[in-house]
Amino acid sequence: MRFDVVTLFPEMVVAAAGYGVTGRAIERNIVSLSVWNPRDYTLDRHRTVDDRPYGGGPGMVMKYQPLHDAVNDAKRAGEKTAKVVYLSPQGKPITQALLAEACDEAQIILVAGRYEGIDERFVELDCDDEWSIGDYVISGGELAALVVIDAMTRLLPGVLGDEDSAQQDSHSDGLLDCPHFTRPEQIEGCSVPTVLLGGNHADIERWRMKQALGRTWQKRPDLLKKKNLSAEQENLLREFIVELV
Ligand code: 9D3
Repeated sequence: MRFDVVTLFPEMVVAAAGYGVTGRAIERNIVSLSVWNPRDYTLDRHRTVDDRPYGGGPGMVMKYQPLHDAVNDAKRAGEKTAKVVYLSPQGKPITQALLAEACDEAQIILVAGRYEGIDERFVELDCDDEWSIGDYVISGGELAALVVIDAMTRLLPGVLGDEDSAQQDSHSDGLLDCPHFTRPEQIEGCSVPTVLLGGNHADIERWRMKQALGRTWQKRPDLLKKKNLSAEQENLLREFIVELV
C-alpha cells in the first residue's frame, strides 16, 4: 500500500508515522509513505499557499494551484488509479468498515488542510472522497491523515503478529475489549478475578466474552444494537446483568 500525504507540515507526518506499528510496516516495505508540500509548488517569490476568502470574513483559504500540482506529482510518482481523499470536518465519518474497504486501493493520497479550509474547486475537481475523524475540531488534517494511515496499516496482511491478526477477525468483533490484568495479584486490596489465575482456558474465554458483552452493554449500547448475538452470547450477557445486582 502506498500512502502519499499532501501537507504544509511534512516533517510532522513522517515523524509520527515512524513510530510503532506504522514505523515497522514502513521499514519492512509493507507500506510506503511519501509527503508533498504544497509550498514547494508555489510560483511566486513569497511561496504563498493561502489567500483571503471571496466574500470576506475571518481566516485564510488554501489556494487551488499548489494543492493541485502537489497531488499531480504524488499521482505521477505512484499508480494511475490513486484515490484522492480530502480530510475535513465535512467528510464522511471514518469507520473500520470504510478503512477496510480502502485497503483494496494501491495508492491513497491524503490531503491535509490548514487555515479555514481549501478552495472548494479542489474538492470538486481533484478529490474522490472526503473523510472526517469525528465531530470535534482539530487544527488541521495532519493528525487525521495519521489516524487513517495507522488504522489502515494495521489491516494490511503481514503487519500484525499472528495473535493480533487472529483477534482482529474474531467473534468479539464490534464489542469493547474485556479487562486485562498483570502482576502483582493484589493492588490496594484490588485483586485479579480468580478465573484468570486458574488454567481453565474454556472458562477464561467465556469470562472474557461475558466481560466484553457486559462492558459494551454498559458503555456503548449503540454498538450492541448493531450486533447479532449468538444464543451463548445472549446467555453470558444475561448472566453479567444479573450479577450486577
Ligand atoms: C473552527 C473553524 N471552523 C469554523 C466553523 C472550521 C474549521 C476549519 C478547519 C474546522 C476545522 C478545521 C481543521 N480540521 C481539519 O482539517 C480536519 C478535521 C476536524 O477538524 N475534525 C474532524 N475530522 C477532521 S479531518 C480534518
